[in-house]
Amino acid sequence: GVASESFAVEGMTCAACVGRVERALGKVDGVVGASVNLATERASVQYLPGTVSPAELHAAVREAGYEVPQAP
Ligand code: 9UX
Repeated sequence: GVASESFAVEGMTCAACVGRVERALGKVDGVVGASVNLATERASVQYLPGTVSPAELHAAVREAGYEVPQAP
């Protein structure tokens, strides 16, 4: 089935940042949906859990130039 992961994304300052993060997530194999909210600074991703892991989703956002803070 499809799993969902929601996590904080920091460093987005304009609306185009949202598109950049959504594109970066959407390119990852196993991602079936991604939406990013600039106001809440959160990404919500639907993915195939056998194909990609939350850590890989976070890494894709970081590689696109944004920050995913570590959970405390
Ligand atoms: Mo807007 Mo975001 O000019 O990396 S795209 S700040």
